[in-house]
Amino acid sequence: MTCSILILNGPNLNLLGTRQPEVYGATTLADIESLCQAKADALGIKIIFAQSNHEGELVDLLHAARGVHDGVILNAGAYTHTSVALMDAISSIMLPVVELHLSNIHAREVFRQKSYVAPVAVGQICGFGAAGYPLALDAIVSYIGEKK
Ligand code: CA2
Repeated sequence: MTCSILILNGPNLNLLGTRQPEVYGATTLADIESLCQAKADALGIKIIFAQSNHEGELVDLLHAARGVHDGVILNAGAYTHTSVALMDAISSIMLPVVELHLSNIHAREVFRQKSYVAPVAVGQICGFGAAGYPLALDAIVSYIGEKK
């Protein structure tokens, strides 16, 4: 069976490339989806790319991933730093989740250095901008392969 990965993006990431390029780069979310698709083709896997500004919808998408996808790459945006609901959803789905951020959250404001996702993720990639997405695909495919 072909490996399938859900790439889930949280609030405001739909604005990428339109504002604050000095922090988040000039790449749009559509550009990132193309990067991910090219990487998925090279790896021979399937991806579904999604974005929501709503915490409950992100929870619903995580629940729906169970039995459909083999793993999740999650850039939860600002909900990373606030959402016990997302942390509980990740714990409940029994799927490997790689936490991803464009920026290095550990080198930014103190409130961004706390992640509710990190304790329930298999690992974290941050600080590499859009290039972090294909890196995260490599990481999750390798993690899933080693678990099999
Ligand atoms: O570095 C990341 O990927 C973040 O998840 C991005 C979030 C931020 O709250 C996290 O602390 C780190 C913010 C995404 C907002 O993206 C924007 C893009 C363009 C203009 C404004 C916001």
